[in-house]
Amino acid sequence: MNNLTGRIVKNISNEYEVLSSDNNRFLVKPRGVFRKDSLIPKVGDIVQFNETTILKIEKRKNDFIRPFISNVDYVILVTSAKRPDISFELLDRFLINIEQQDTEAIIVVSKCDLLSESEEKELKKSLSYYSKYFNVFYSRYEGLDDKEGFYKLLNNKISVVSGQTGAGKSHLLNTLDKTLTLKTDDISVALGRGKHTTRHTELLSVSGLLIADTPGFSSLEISEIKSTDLKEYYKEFVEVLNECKYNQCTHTHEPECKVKELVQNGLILKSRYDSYLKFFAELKELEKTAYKREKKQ
Ligand SMILES: Nc1nc2c(ncn2[C@@H]2O[C@H](COP(=O)(O)OP(=O)(O)OP(=O)(O)O)[C@@H](O)[C@H]2O)c(=O)[nH]1
Ligand SMILES: [Mg+2]
Ligand SMILES: [Zn+2]
Repeated sequence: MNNLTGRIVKNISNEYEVLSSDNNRFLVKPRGVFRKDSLIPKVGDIVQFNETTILKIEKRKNDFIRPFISNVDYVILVTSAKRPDISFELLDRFLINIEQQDTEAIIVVSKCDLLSESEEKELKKSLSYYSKYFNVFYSRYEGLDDKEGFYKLLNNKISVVSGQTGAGKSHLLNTLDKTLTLKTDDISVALGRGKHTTRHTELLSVSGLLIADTPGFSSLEISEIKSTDLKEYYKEFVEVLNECKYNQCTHTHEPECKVKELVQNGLILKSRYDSYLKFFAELKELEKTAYKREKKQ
Protein backbone atom coordinates (compact mmCIF):
# COMPACT_ATOMS: atom_id res chain seq x y z
CA MET A 1 0.00 0.00 0.00
CA ASN A 2 1.23 3.51 -0.81
CA ASN A 3 1.58 6.02 1.97
CA LEU A 4 -1.67 7.75 2.84
CA THR A 5 -2.53 11.08 4.38
CA GLY A 6 -5.17 11.46 7.04
CA ARG A 7 -6.17 13.00 10.33
CA ILE A 8 -5.95 11.37 13.76
CA VAL A 9 -9.47 11.30 15.21
CA LYS A 10 -9.02 9.07 18.24
CA ASN A 11 -6.32 7.78 20.55
CA ILE A 12 -6.50 4.91 23.00
CA SER A 13 -3.19 4.16 24.74
CA ASN A 14 -0.65 3.69 21.94
CA GLU A 15 -3.18 3.13 19.15
CA TYR A 16 -4.50 5.82 16.87
CA GLU A 17 -7.54 5.91 14.63
CA VAL A 18 -6.81 7.83 11.44
CA LEU A 19 -9.45 9.11 9.03
CA SER A 20 -7.91 9.11 5.56
CA SER A 21 -8.58 11.84 3.02
CA ASP A 22 -10.88 9.42 1.15
CA ASN A 23 -12.90 8.82 4.35
CA ASN A 24 -11.63 5.40 5.43
CA ARG A 25 -10.63 4.58 8.99
CA PHE A 26 -7.37 2.86 9.98
CA LEU A 27 -5.98 1.74 13.32
CA VAL A 28 -2.23 2.44 13.45
CA LYS A 29 0.70 2.83 15.84
CA PRO A 30 3.32 5.57 15.87
CA ARG A 31 6.88 4.92 14.72
CA GLY A 32 9.23 4.22 17.61
CA VAL A 33 11.38 7.15 16.61
CA PHE A 34 8.66 9.63 17.66
CA ARG A 35 9.00 8.60 21.27
CA LYS A 36 12.75 9.13 21.16
CA ASP A 37 12.10 12.70 19.96
CA SER A 38 9.40 13.00 22.64
CA LEU A 39 6.90 13.76 19.91
CA ILE A 40 3.51 12.33 20.77
CA PRO A 41 0.93 12.15 18.00
CA LYS A 42 -2.38 13.66 19.07
CA VAL A 43 -5.97 13.93 17.94
CA GLY A 44 -6.19 16.58 15.20
CA ASP A 45 -2.75 15.80 13.74
CA ILE A 46 -2.43 15.43 9.99
CA VAL A 47 -0.24 12.40 9.42
CA GLN A 48 1.30 10.28 6.71
CA PHE A 49 0.82 6.60 7.42
CA ASN A 50 0.67 3.09 6.00
CA GLU A 51 -1.58 0.24 7.13
CA THR A 52 0.25 -0.28 10.43
CA THR A 53 2.29 2.79 11.23
CA ILE A 54 2.22 6.58 11.48
CA LEU A 55 5.27 7.68 9.49
CA LYS A 56 5.20 11.45 9.74
CA ILE A 57 3.34 14.10 11.69
CA GLU A 58 2.78 17.28 9.66
CA LYS A 59 3.56 20.64 11.24
CA ARG A 60 0.78 21.74 13.60
CA LYS A 61 -1.14 24.95 13.04
CA ASN A 62 -1.75 25.12 16.80
CA ASP A 63 -1.21 22.77 19.66
CA PHE A 64 -3.34 22.44 22.79
CA ILE A 65 -2.41 20.67 26.00
CA ARG A 66 -5.84 20.97 27.62
CA PRO A 67 -7.74 19.57 25.74
CA PHE A 68 -4.97 17.47 24.16
CA ILE A 69 -5.59 18.27 20.48
CA SER A 70 -3.99 20.09 17.56
CA ASN A 71 -4.94 22.00 14.39
CA VAL A 72 -8.12 23.52 15.77
CA ASP A 73 -10.05 26.27 13.95
CA TYR A 74 -12.68 26.94 16.62
CA VAL A 75 -13.05 26.21 20.29
CA ILE A 76 -16.73 25.92 21.17
CA LEU A 77 -16.86 27.06 24.74
CA VAL A 78 -19.90 25.51 26.40
CA THR A 79 -20.97 27.34 29.51
CA SER A 80 -24.19 26.49 31.29
CA ALA A 81 -26.69 29.16 32.26
CA LYS A 82 -27.56 27.07 35.34
CA ARG A 83 -26.35 23.88 37.02
CA PRO A 84 -23.57 25.00 37.31
CA ASP A 85 -24.59 28.68 37.30
CA ILE A 86 -22.88 30.87 34.75
CA SER A 87 -19.72 32.56 35.97
CA PHE A 88 -18.49 35.50 33.93
CA GLU A 89 -15.10 35.24 35.57
CA LEU A 90 -14.72 31.64 34.45
CA LEU A 91 -15.98 32.60 30.99
CA ASP A 92 -13.28 35.28 30.71
CA ARG A 93 -10.65 32.82 31.95
CA PHE A 94 -11.59 30.36 29.22
CA LEU A 95 -11.69 33.07 26.57
CA ILE A 96 -8.20 34.28 27.43
CA ASN A 97 -6.86 30.75 27.36
CA ILE A 98 -8.38 30.15 23.94
CA GLU A 99 -7.02 33.36 22.50
CA GLN A 100 -3.60 32.56 23.93
CA GLN A 101 -3.53 29.51 21.69
CA ASP A 102 -4.26 31.45 18.50
CA THR A 103 -7.73 30.07 18.00
CA GLU A 104 -11.14 31.64 17.81
CA ALA A 105 -13.76 31.04 20.49
CA ILE A 106 -17.46 30.42 19.95
CA ILE A 107 -19.65 30.66 23.05
CA VAL A 108 -22.58 28.29 23.57
CA VAL A 109 -24.72 29.05 26.61
CA SER A 110 -26.39 25.76 27.46
CA LYS A 111 -29.30 24.80 29.72
CA CYS A 112 -31.31 27.95 28.92
CA ASP A 113 -34.43 25.82 29.50
CA LEU A 114 -33.62 25.94 33.23
CA LEU A 115 -34.07 29.73 33.31
CA SER A 116 -37.30 31.62 33.82
CA GLU A 117 -38.30 33.96 31.03
CA SER A 118 -37.08 37.01 32.91
CA GLU A 119 -33.81 35.31 33.91
CA GLU A 120 -33.18 34.41 30.28
CA LYS A 121 -33.84 37.97 29.20
CA GLU A 122 -31.43 39.30 31.82
CA LEU A 123 -28.71 36.82 30.86
CA LYS A 124 -29.04 37.61 27.17
CA LYS A 125 -28.66 41.29 27.98
CA SER A 126 -25.28 40.68 29.64
CA LEU A 127 -24.19 38.32 26.91
CA SER A 128 -25.15 40.69 24.11
CA TYR A 129 -21.99 42.51 25.17
CA TYR A 130 -19.94 39.40 24.38
CA SER A 131 -21.63 38.99 21.00
CA LYS A 132 -19.88 42.16 19.82
CA TYR A 133 -16.63 40.20 19.97
CA PHE A 134 -17.60 36.52 19.75
CA ASN A 135 -20.22 34.34 18.11
CA VAL A 136 -22.71 33.51 20.86
CA PHE A 137 -25.27 30.70 20.62
CA TYR A 138 -27.93 29.53 23.06
CA SER A 139 -29.04 25.97 23.63
CA ARG A 140 -31.56 24.11 25.71
CA TYR A 141 -32.29 20.46 26.41
CA GLU A 142 -33.84 19.96 22.93
CA GLY A 143 -30.82 21.49 21.20
CA LEU A 144 -29.38 24.68 19.75
CA ASP A 145 -31.62 27.68 19.06
CA ASP A 146 -29.79 28.64 15.86
CA LYS A 147 -28.64 25.37 14.33
CA GLU A 148 -28.42 26.82 10.87
CA GLY A 149 -26.05 29.63 11.87
CA PHE A 150 -23.94 27.13 13.78
CA TYR A 151 -23.58 24.81 10.82
CA LYS A 152 -22.76 27.67 8.49
CA LEU A 153 -19.97 28.81 10.78
CA LEU A 154 -18.43 25.40 11.42
CA ASN A 155 -18.71 23.92 7.97
CA ASN A 156 -15.32 22.57 6.80
CA LYS A 157 -13.65 23.55 10.06
CA ILE A 158 -12.13 21.52 12.86
CA SER A 159 -13.75 22.41 16.16
CA VAL A 160 -13.48 21.25 19.71
CA VAL A 161 -15.93 21.64 22.55
CA SER A 162 -14.42 22.79 25.78
CA GLY A 163 -15.66 24.01 29.12
CA GLN A 164 -16.49 23.14 32.65
CA THR A 165 -17.34 19.57 33.45
CA GLY A 166 -21.12 19.06 33.48
CA ALA A 167 -21.75 22.09 31.24
CA GLY A 168 -23.42 19.87 28.64
CA LYS A 169 -20.75 19.44 25.95
CA SER A 170 -21.53 15.81 25.15
CA HIS A 171 -25.27 16.41 25.39
CA LEU A 172 -24.99 19.26 22.87
CA LEU A 173 -23.23 17.00 20.36
CA ASN A 174 -25.86 14.28 20.90
CA THR A 175 -28.61 16.77 20.01
CA LEU A 176 -26.76 17.82 16.86
CA ASP A 177 -26.49 14.27 15.54
CA LYS A 178 -29.10 11.75 16.56
CA THR A 179 -26.77 8.84 15.69
CA LEU A 180 -24.35 9.87 18.44
CA THR A 181 -24.72 8.21 21.81
CA LEU A 182 -22.10 10.02 23.87
CA LYS A 183 -22.27 9.31 27.54
CA THR A 184 -23.71 12.18 29.57
CA ASP A 185 -24.30 12.25 33.26
CA ASP A 186 -25.95 14.44 35.80
CA ILE A 187 -23.63 16.63 37.79
CA SER A 188 -23.21 15.72 41.40
CA VAL A 189 -25.87 17.70 43.21
CA ALA A 190 -24.16 17.40 46.58
CA LEU A 191 -20.91 18.82 45.33
CA GLY A 192 -22.48 21.12 42.79
CA ARG A 193 -19.77 20.13 40.37
CA GLY A 194 -19.36 17.49 37.72
CA LYS A 195 -17.40 14.30 37.80
CA HIS A 196 -15.84 14.11 34.33
CA THR A 197 -18.16 11.92 32.33
CA THR A 198 -16.15 12.20 29.10
CA ARG A 199 -12.68 10.73 29.55
CA HIS A 200 -11.11 10.88 26.08
CA THR A 201 -10.67 13.49 23.42
CA GLU A 202 -12.18 12.29 20.16
CA LEU A 203 -12.91 13.97 16.83
CA LEU A 204 -16.44 13.00 15.84
CA SER A 205 -18.42 13.32 12.65
CA VAL A 206 -21.38 15.37 13.81
CA SER A 207 -23.87 15.52 10.94
CA GLY A 208 -21.03 16.29 8.56
CA LEU A 209 -19.03 18.54 10.88
CA LEU A 210 -15.80 17.50 12.58
CA ILE A 211 -16.06 18.32 16.27
CA ALA A 212 -14.07 16.88 19.15
CA ASP A 213 -15.70 16.04 22.44
CA THR A 214 -13.34 16.47 25.38
CA PRO A 215 -13.28 15.90 29.12
CA GLY A 216 -14.22 19.09 30.94
CA PHE A 217 -12.37 20.68 33.80
CA SER A 218 -13.45 22.53 36.90
CA SER A 219 -10.77 25.19 37.26
CA LEU A 220 -8.37 26.98 35.01
CA GLU A 221 -5.30 29.02 35.75
CA ILE A 222 -4.11 31.89 33.66
CA SER A 223 -0.35 31.73 33.51
CA GLU A 224 2.35 32.24 30.93
CA ILE A 225 1.05 35.72 30.16
CA LYS A 226 2.99 38.74 31.37
CA SER A 227 0.75 40.86 33.59
CA THR A 228 1.45 43.86 31.36
CA ASP A 229 0.38 41.87 28.27
CA LEU A 230 -2.95 40.77 29.74
CA LYS A 231 -4.73 43.86 28.37
CA GLU A 232 -4.08 42.61 24.82
CA TYR A 233 -6.48 39.73 25.47
CA TYR A 234 -9.42 42.08 26.02
CA LYS A 235 -10.60 43.14 22.58
CA GLU A 236 -12.52 46.10 23.96
CA PHE A 237 -9.34 47.46 25.60
CA VAL A 238 -7.37 47.02 22.38
CA GLU A 239 -10.00 49.10 20.56
CA VAL A 240 -9.03 52.16 22.63
CA LEU A 241 -5.34 51.33 22.69
CA ASN A 242 -4.01 54.86 22.22
CA GLU A 243 -6.61 56.77 24.15
CA CYS A 244 -5.17 56.51 27.66
CA LYS A 245 -2.90 59.29 28.90
CA TYR A 246 0.02 56.92 29.33
CA ASN A 247 1.27 54.72 26.54
CA GLN A 248 2.01 51.84 28.85
CA CYS A 249 -1.23 52.26 30.82
CA THR A 250 -2.19 49.01 32.58
CA HIS A 251 -5.72 50.40 33.16
CA THR A 252 -5.37 49.81 36.88
CA HIS A 253 -4.09 52.78 38.90
CA GLU A 254 -3.17 55.33 36.20
CA PRO A 255 -5.02 58.66 35.87
CA GLU A 256 -6.92 59.63 32.71
CA CYS A 257 -7.41 56.04 31.68
CA LYS A 258 -9.87 55.57 28.81
CA VAL A 259 -10.72 52.02 29.83
CA LYS A 260 -11.71 53.09 33.34
CA GLU A 261 -13.77 55.92 31.86
CA LEU A 262 -15.66 53.47 29.61
CA VAL A 263 -16.29 51.16 32.58
CA GLN A 264 -17.75 54.09 34.50
CA ASN A 265 -19.97 55.04 31.54
CA GLY A 266 -21.19 51.46 31.31
CA LEU A 267 -19.72 50.99 27.83
CA ILE A 268 -17.32 48.33 29.03
CA LEU A 269 -19.04 45.57 31.01
CA LYS A 270 -18.12 45.94 34.69
CA SER A 271 -17.60 42.18 35.14
CA ARG A 272 -15.10 42.18 32.26
CA TYR A 273 -13.09 44.89 33.95
CA ASP A 274 -13.35 43.12 37.31
CA SER A 275 -12.05 39.88 35.83
CA TYR A 276 -9.20 41.85 34.25
CA LEU A 277 -8.22 43.31 37.63
CA LYS A 278 -8.41 39.90 39.26
CA PHE A 279 -6.26 38.15 36.62
CA PHE A 280 -3.84 41.08 36.59
CA ALA A 281 -3.33 40.69 40.34
CA GLU A 282 -2.94 36.91 39.97
CA LEU A 283 -0.26 37.34 37.31
CA LYS A 284 1.55 39.98 39.36
CA GLU A 285 1.60 37.59 42.29
CA LEU A 286 3.03 34.81 40.10
CA GLU A 287 5.73 37.18 38.85
CA LYS A 288 6.61 38.19 42.39
CA THR A 289 6.99 34.55 43.48
CA ALA A 290 9.11 33.76 40.42
CA TYR A 291 11.30 36.80 41.11
CA LYS A 292 11.85 35.78 44.73
CA ARG A 293 12.75 32.26 43.65
CA GLU A 294 15.25 33.58 41.11
CA LYS A 295 16.90 35.83 43.71
CA LYS A 296 17.33 32.93 46.09
CA GLN A 297 19.20 30.82 43.55
N1 LIG B 1 -31.92 20.90 31.28
C1 LIG B 1 -30.80 20.75 30.55
N2 LIG B 1 -29.90 19.81 30.91
C2 LIG B 1 -28.80 19.66 30.15
C3 LIG B 1 -28.55 20.46 29.02
N3 LIG B 1 -27.34 20.10 28.49
C4 LIG B 1 -26.89 19.11 29.29
N4 LIG B 1 -27.74 18.84 30.28
C5 LIG B 1 -27.57 17.83 31.35
O1 LIG B 1 -26.40 18.18 32.09
C6 LIG B 1 -25.69 17.01 32.52
C7 LIG B 1 -24.24 17.07 32.07
O2 LIG B 1 -24.18 17.00 30.66
P1 LIG B 1 -22.94 16.38 29.87
O3 LIG B 1 -23.24 16.54 28.42
O4 LIG B 1 -22.60 15.04 30.37
O5 LIG B 1 -21.79 17.41 30.33
P2 LIG B 1 -20.27 17.49 29.81
O6 LIG B 1 -19.96 18.94 29.65
O7 LIG B 1 -20.08 16.63 28.63
O8 LIG B 1 -19.45 16.92 31.08
P3 LIG B 1 -17.99 16.21 31.11
O9 LIG B 1 -17.97 15.15 30.09
O10 LIG B 1 -17.86 15.70 32.52
O11 LIG B 1 -16.99 17.30 30.84
C8 LIG B 1 -26.48 15.83 31.92
O12 LIG B 1 -27.32 15.33 32.91
C9 LIG B 1 -27.27 16.46 30.80
O13 LIG B 1 -28.49 15.76 30.54
C10 LIG B 1 -29.53 21.46 28.66
O14 LIG B 1 -29.38 22.24 27.69
N5 LIG B 1 -30.62 21.54 29.47
MG1 LIG C 1 -18.88 15.01 28.27
ZN1 LIG D 1 -5.75 52.87 30.59
